[in-house]
Amino acid sequence: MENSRSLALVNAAAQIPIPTKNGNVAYDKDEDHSNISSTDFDENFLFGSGTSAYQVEGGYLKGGKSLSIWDCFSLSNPGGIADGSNGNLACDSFTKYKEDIRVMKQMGFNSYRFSISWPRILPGGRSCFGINRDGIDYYNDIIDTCIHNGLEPFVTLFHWDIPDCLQLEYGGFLDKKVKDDFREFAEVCFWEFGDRVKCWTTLNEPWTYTVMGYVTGTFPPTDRDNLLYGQTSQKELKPIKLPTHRGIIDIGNPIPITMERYSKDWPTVKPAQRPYTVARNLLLAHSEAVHSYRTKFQERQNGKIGIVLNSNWLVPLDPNSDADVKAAKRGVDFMLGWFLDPVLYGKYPDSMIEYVPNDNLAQFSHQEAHQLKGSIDFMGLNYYTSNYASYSANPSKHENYYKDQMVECSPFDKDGKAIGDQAGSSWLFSVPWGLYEHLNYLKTKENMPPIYITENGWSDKNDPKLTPQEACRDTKRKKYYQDHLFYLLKAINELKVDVRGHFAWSWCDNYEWNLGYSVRFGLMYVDFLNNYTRYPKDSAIWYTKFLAKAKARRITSANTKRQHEDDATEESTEVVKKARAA
Ligand code: PNW
Repeated sequence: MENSRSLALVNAAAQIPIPTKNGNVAYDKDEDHSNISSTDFDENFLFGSGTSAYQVEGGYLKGGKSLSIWDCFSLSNPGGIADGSNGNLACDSFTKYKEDIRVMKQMGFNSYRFSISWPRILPGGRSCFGINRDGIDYYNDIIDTCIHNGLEPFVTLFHWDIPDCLQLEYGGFLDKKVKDDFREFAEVCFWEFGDRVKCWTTLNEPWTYTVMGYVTGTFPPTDRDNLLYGQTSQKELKPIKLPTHRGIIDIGNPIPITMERYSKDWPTVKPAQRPYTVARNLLLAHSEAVHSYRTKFQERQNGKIGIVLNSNWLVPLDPNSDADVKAAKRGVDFMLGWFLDPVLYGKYPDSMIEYVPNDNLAQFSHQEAHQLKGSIDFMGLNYYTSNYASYSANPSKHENYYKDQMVECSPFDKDGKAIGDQAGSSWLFSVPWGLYEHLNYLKTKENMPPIYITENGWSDKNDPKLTPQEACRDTKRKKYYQDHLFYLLKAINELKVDVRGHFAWSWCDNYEWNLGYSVRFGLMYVDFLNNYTRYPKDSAIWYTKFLAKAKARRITSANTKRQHEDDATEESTEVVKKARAA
């Protein structure tokens, strides 16, 4: 098979696939992978789909929730969101979660990845201002519904929605203080939910939180050009575009746009240091939560805790250029290694230490390093796409973090040919073999724990002219999943890499951050105009067929187990009877 031959040609030293003559990795993107079988995966493999609180819940002030930085950012700065929308109502999962979870079960999934909204649990940011019992009950019910339906709850603690009160008070992740407040939030969750939740992740994509929030300025807290949250939105305020449908119409704007958000109590951190400081504090917050789980909860609750990191796979633009080969490796260090090396080894990758000015990348203290080292039981990898990387002294993205690494990344090769089919998001191209290469690289990392693919998915542009039925013909998403699951299985079998689960992103169309509702990532189409009704897309129907075998295998083994238990009980009863009779 052409594929296996080309992929076997992996340059072991650089861990970079050897490209073919045209500079591209040989891969037949039209090859049909529709026949892969779910029973080729291990019996305990988790098949799930994912969501995050702000993106799906809605109920933005219901049940005692306070505001997160995403509520405040989208409401006070609608011009910063592609369609001027917000997550006030989102997909109304606040009321629809039960139906959703039941359908997941019917489709054959055995896990559901979701996140807990910090301001729904601790509206005042920390527990001395009160734990919101309604919030606890809400997640209790989600967890119980999962368990009742045989789904493993796979829970994220932080999917970017820090309570705005903490942002206002001390600048959120800009201040080291956040690690104590995050630990406290995590402890409330372990205490309340840890009897049933066995798969915890601390942070979702700290890279995205840091880079979008403190480098490119596309996400809150938005710190671009040295302007702090709130002030940036003044400067960038664009006219509010008309929402495309009533589902996203603002229901009241509680945040005065002119609000003075900068507090003199915020730490003074130089602009060039900010992303590195925020990333560092995210890591410290992670390690505090893990330390608490391990010392106070894990033994009794018997769960596992990890982190979710995202990374593109990078291929050298010119495979014969040493500088490009190094740039590709360095780019992966700056995206993935920035967070992975600290949690594995307690230090940053050597390339970052070399390329980032010393003043900006503060090293960990001995104690911090000690606590960070080995602070994951597993790693969640969010894999979406791959890029070409080349050396550049002046990369087109010129901000501090991008300039520091001297890498230019692009989805296009030298002839302008895209690395894969493009989705509805500017950054997303389908590169399924990149997942194989990425796992091949991770396998070489020392002390690498088991891996879960915690996100993997395809977006379509929302086309308001299409009926729901028309929009459900999502051939490309179906193919994206077939191809990625094929290469995942291939990596598991050929490379013997320990991957224990795969989560499709996303369960349903939802609020795609600064792109609002303008792109759709779901297996389920959401009709935002009509009561958020869900319709399965073709990809969901394919997935159901794909999962049927694994579902049947689970039922068979549960029946066998029950039969064994019955037999054993019968046997013991006999023994007792005989003993009594004697
Ligand atoms: C991830 N990029 O975010 C998040 O974990 C999800 O919440 C999100 O919906 C999903 O991927 C799809 O975007 C990303 O611009 C957002 O490179 C943006 C980027 C990457 C990941």
